[in-house]
Amino acid sequence: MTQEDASYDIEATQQKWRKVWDGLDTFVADESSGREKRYALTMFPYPSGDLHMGHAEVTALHDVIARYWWQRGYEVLNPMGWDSFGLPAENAAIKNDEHPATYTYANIETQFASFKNYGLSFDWTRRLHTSDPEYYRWTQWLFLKFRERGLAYRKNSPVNWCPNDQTVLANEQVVDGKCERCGAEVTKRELTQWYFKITEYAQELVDDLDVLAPTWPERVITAQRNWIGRSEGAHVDFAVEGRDQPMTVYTTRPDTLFGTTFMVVAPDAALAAELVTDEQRPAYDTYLQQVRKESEIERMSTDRPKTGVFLGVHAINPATGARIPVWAADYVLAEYGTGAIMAVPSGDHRDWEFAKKFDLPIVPTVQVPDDWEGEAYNGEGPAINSANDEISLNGMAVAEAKRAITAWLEEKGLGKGAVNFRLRDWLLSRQRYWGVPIPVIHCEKCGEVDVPEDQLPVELPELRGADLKPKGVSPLAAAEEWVNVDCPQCGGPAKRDSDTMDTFVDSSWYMFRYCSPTDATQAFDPVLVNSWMPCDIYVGGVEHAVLHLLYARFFTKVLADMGMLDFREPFASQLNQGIVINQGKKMSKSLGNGVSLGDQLADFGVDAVRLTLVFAGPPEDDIDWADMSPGGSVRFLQRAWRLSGDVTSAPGTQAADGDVALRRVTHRTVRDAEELVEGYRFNVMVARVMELVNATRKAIDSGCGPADPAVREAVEAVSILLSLVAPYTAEEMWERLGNQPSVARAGWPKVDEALLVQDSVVAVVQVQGKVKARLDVSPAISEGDLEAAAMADPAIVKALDGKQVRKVIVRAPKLVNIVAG
Ligand code: ANZ
Ligand code: ZN
Repeated sequence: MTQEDASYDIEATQQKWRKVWDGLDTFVADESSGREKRYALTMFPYPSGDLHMGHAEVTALHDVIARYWWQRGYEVLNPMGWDSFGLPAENAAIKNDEHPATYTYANIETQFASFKNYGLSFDWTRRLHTSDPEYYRWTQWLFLKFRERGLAYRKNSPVNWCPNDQTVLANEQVVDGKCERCGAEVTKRELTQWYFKITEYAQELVDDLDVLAPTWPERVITAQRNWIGRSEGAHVDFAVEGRDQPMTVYTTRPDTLFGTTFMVVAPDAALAAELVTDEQRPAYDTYLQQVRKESEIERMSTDRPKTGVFLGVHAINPATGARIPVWAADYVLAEYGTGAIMAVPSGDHRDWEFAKKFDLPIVPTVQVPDDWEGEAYNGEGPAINSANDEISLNGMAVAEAKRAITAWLEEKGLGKGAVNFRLRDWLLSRQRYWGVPIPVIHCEKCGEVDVPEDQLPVELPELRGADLKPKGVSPLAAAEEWVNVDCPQCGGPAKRDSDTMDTFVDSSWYMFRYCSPTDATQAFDPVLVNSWMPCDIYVGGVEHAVLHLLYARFFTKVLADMGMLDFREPFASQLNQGIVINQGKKMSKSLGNGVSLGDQLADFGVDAVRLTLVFAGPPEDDIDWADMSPGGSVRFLQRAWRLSGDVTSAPGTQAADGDVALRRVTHRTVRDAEELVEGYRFNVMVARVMELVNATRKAIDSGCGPADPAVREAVEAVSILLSLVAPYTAEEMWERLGNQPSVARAGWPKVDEALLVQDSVVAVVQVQGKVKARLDVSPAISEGDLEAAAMADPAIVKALDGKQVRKVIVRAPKLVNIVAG
């Protein structure tokens, strides 16, 4: 009966089931089904070319979860769409003299076809594209709602400017001083731009990280915490000679006030220009020009030689009464804290270097440990040199001294405890074409006027090719017919805002839109959103740890405050996949080590590629494709499929009287698979299925034989478990077993608890003939496994204690005899 060499035609099988599945609507989410709901979300792609190995990996992993939930009887929302605004399309349009939509929608169709071929369980009835007017109409509406709440505003400030892409960038989009997109060195420009007031939610955004910590990857939590950068300290006022206004600094170490021997102002802060004396102005102006060329990253790096200029004025240290000089130096940033610091060279490394370079005094205020040989010391220790007529901190520990000095400052009206955040408001306007137009009209009489809701969407004018060339202002500004409009308020001549939104705005709310993707009357249906969300799982790349995830959290909180959501965090749980590399390196054109997904699929078929990616290791780990064996996956899948041809019992046969040994393996495997999938250990789950396939093969060939009902039960279980990873093979097996499609909705095998009870036997382990350990092992344990278990036992390790093992005699499952010496 066994057909050892039989195999199925991969290509034909894929074509066959693609057609059948199209007619089945297997994965269309139905909110009225009454079943418990699950929302499985994976980050939607940007449509640049066809899908690549990275997409293949993340969607294969994600699909395991979604398909598992369907099998477990949940109603699953598993939507997919495209994040389809953005620069690559615009740059392609300039190059090819076409419209960005051409590139965008052609790529979307390509990727859509590839996703379908890849056999994913997406609900395609919910497909959306953020560049469709039906979608961005609501992005504009949300912008106006944020503006109504004072959360979207315009201000003039120095911003990051990419000279290559000719557009501003959010702080988050500047990586190591370079444009995240194109790698060009980022410079600063003074510009009026739109911002979202994300800082208003800074405290809640950190607080809720504690809620997410158990179910989010640790590195994402840490990255967000660092990005928000909450610190506690004080604002302290310093009187400045010859000036009525004091200068205020933010410090996390008010306890070091007595050691403040000079002040430093950011050269590019307004305060520096105000303070500088006429005499020092030329030196200051020269320095400022130099500093303007530096990136924020350069300025923050601690190991650069210190530079600065004396501003010619002195401040008074409120604790000591000493006259201390005020300097401008680039290591102080204009936009952090108050843009000015109290410098404590004994406690802060950068202040120390600055003091050494410019010969400024250093006064320690914390007793350093005896063995301390460093320079600035910022550790624990009793306060010293910190007393005046009114207060003494001497002897106090850092925390206590902080409290005491803050109380004293507050009492004297010279300061106040303060919390500070590194997080800045989100700069959202871009001077590029292919994005959501900002729905505001500028009128000389009325100022900034909202586009009335019934005039949304403000659609993009038709520009193409050379019209889109970056010119420093948005290409939209030059589209006269589009830009010049009547003011909605006074009817006078006015101009549309010509900036477009950062594409991260589009992706901050798409998870809501999926719940009612075609609703033409509202951004989303709150009732449906509240019934599906928060998302039960969000699968995606760790590169979005701060940007996208922080923005989406912010939007959720604002929408909750608007009364539209009854939850305040969008993603209950999160899984980050690793990346697919080749020969130890990131795939890249220049290295020529790219692996084409299309080629892999053509060579090995969809299921083998998916299985290889899932089986490669824990989802978080990187996968080196050079070490993978998709050919091995093909062989395994054929082996599994062959089982389905061997089963001779009829569909519906009860397994109750079947072979108990095989039934135990089946039921144990199913139970373990539940735990493994829920713990995101998909690779181990696959390994367990492989074991079940082996056990079943053995039962057919040399055990209970193909007619035993336990064999049908086992092969059906294999088919259902495999449906999470290798849907085509699973479907083919299911059909051969005489069942109706689709196996994807067959339902999870029911586990018989009685079959999970493991009998065990005691194996005795002897060293030099003496019993040293007893192990509980399965009666079916192999000689190899028993030997390994014995050698790993702590008592045996101790008994052998470095002795040379000469001989090991194994009589599974009862005895292991070790001869050593
Ligand atoms: C005195 C002091 C003494 C400080 C000491 C540190 C150690 P975080 O924790 O990141 O909030 N600082 C404040 N504003 C700054 C700015 N605009 N540019 C550069 N540095 C600035 O850091 C707060 C500390 O960073 C503040 O505490 C201040 O230096 C500095 F032994 O004040 B500290
Ligand atoms: Zn007007």
